[in-house]
Amino acid sequence: MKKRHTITAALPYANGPLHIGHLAGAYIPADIYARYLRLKGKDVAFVCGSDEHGAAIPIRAKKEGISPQKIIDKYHTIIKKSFEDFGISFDNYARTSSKTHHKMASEFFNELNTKNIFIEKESEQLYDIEENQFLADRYVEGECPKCGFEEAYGDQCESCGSSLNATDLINPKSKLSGNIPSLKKTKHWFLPLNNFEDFLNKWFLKEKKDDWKTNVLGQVKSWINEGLKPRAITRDLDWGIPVPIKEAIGKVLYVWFDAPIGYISSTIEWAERKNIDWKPYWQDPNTELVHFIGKDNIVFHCIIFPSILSASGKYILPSNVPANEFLNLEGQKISTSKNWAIWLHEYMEDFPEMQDTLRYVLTTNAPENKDNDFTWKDYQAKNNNELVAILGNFINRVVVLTHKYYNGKTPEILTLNENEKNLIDEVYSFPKKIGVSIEKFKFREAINLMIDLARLGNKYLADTEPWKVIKTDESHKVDTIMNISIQICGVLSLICEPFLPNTSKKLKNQFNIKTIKWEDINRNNPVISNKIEKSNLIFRKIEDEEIAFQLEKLNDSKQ
Ligand code: B3M
Ligand code: ZN
Repeated sequence: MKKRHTITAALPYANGPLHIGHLAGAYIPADIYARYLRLKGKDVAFVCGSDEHGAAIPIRAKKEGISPQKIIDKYHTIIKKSFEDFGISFDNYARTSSKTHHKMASEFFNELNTKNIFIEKESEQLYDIEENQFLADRYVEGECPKCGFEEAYGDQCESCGSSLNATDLINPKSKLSGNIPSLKKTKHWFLPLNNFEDFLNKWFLKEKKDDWKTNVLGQVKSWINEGLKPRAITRDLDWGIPVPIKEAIGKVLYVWFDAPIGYISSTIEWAERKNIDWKPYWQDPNTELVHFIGKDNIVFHCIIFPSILSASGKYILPSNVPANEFLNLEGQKISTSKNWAIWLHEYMEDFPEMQDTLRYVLTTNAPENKDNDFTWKDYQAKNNNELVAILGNFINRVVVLTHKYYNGKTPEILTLNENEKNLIDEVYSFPKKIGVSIEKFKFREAINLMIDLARLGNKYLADTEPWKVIKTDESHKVDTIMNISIQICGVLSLICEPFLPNTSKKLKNQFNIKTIKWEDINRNNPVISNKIEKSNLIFRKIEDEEIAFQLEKLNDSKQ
C-alpha cells in the first residue's frame, strides 16, 4: 500500500438535488474506502465539491427563471447538506466557482498553452440562430453515431459512454428552441487527444491493470483502439471560467476541462486550512490517487484528464478508477426530467435517522459490475430481514441478556472449549477479510461479510442457548458465552463504521468501545469493556404502509 491516499468523488453539477443513484454510484463507495483507510491510520485526502460550470447550470437557471448564480448557490447548499446527512466524510467540499479553482484552472490552461499542447482551429459549429447562441454539450441533443441512443448530448452519449463532438450528432436539435441548428464558424482551442495515444497505450495496455474493473478497462481500450480525435476545450458561452488569454475574449473553458482540476483545487483549499503542502497529494508517486465515478464519466477520468495531467508532467495518474454502473429505480432508468428518482432530501424527511438503512441497501445492491435495480420492496426486505432481524436482533439479545444476568457488567471467561477457541479466531479474522474486499473495491462483498459476523453471533447464541444453561449453570458457562457475544458486538461496532457510521457511533457508545486501528482489532486485543449501556433498538422495522406510500408518491410525481 502507498503512503498517502487522494480519494476523489465526482463533482455533482449544482443544477439539482441528489438522488439515490448519485449515492450508489460514487459517494457511498468512496466514503467506505476513505473511512476504512482512515481507520487503518492512513494519510487520506477525500475531496469533492460542486461542479458549477457547464451548460447544465444556465439550462436549469432558464427553467427556474432565476440567474445561474442563484442556481448554484441554491443547489450547492442542498447538495452539501445531503452529503452531511448521509455521513459522506469529505475532508473538503469545494465549489468550482471559488477563486482558488478559477486560478488553478486558468494556470493549467496557460501552462499547456505555453507548451503548445493545444491546437487553435476555426471550424463550423452548431448554432441556434433564434437564440443567438452556439450549441454545444447539453444545449444540443441528437442521435449518437455510435449506439443510436436518441438523447445523446453534444459532448457525450450517456448511454454508451462515448465522448462526442456536437457536430457528430445525427439529427441534432437545439435544447433552447427545438430548432434544427445551423452551422457557424468559430475559433476554438483543442486538446489533440490523438497526440496522447502513445501515452495512453503505454499507460493502459502495457502497464499491468489487473486490479481495474473489466467494464472500465474494456471501454477505455475500445476507445483507444478506435483512434482518438482532438477535442475542443473552449466554448462560446457566457457561463464558465474565462479562457485566460487575449485572443479568446468572450470564450470560456469547457466544463470538463476545468471540473477535474476541481479535485486539485479542493485539495488545495483543504491543505491551506490544515497548513500543509497540497503537492504531495497530487505529485508524489507514493500517493495512491483513486477516482470514484459513475460509468458515464469514464472517458473524462481515464482518457481526457490523465492526458491533461501528463501534458503538465508534474502529476501522478490515477491508480484506479473504480467506476460503477447505473442504478435503476423500480425497473426504470432514474431520470431527473421525468422526476423518476428518490431524492435524498425527501428521503430524510420521510425516514429521519435512517440514513444507515439507505447506505446499507445501496451498498448490498451496488451496481458494481452491472446495472442494478432499487425497489422499495427490496429496501424494506433488506431492512427488516437483515438489519433488524440479523444485526439488530443479535445486538439486542446480547444487551438484554447481559442486563438480565449480569446487570450490564461484562462477565469473565473462565474456560474455553475447542469450539469457542475456533469461534474467537473466526470472529477476529473478519476485519482482515473485510479489508481485503474493500481494498479490491468489492464493497458488496465487504458489507456481506460484516453481516455474516452478526449471523455468526446469532448462531452461537442459538447453539449454546444461554437462557437454558443459566438455570443450572454451576460451572459459569454462561459467563463465557456472554463474554464472547459481547466481543462479537464490540468487533461489529468497529467494523461497521465504514458502511454504517451512525450505527457504529451508537454501538460504540452502548458497548463503551473506543475506536482503535483496524489492524489492532485482533484476538490479542479483545474488543471488550466492563460495562454495557441499556438503550433503544438501533434499527426499526419498516411497515408495508410506509412502502406503499413511497410507491404511490413515486408514481404520482412522475412527469
Ligand atoms: N459534474 C458530471 C456528472 O454529474 C460531473 C462530474 C464532474 S467530475 C470532475 O455526471
Ligand atoms: Zn451512444
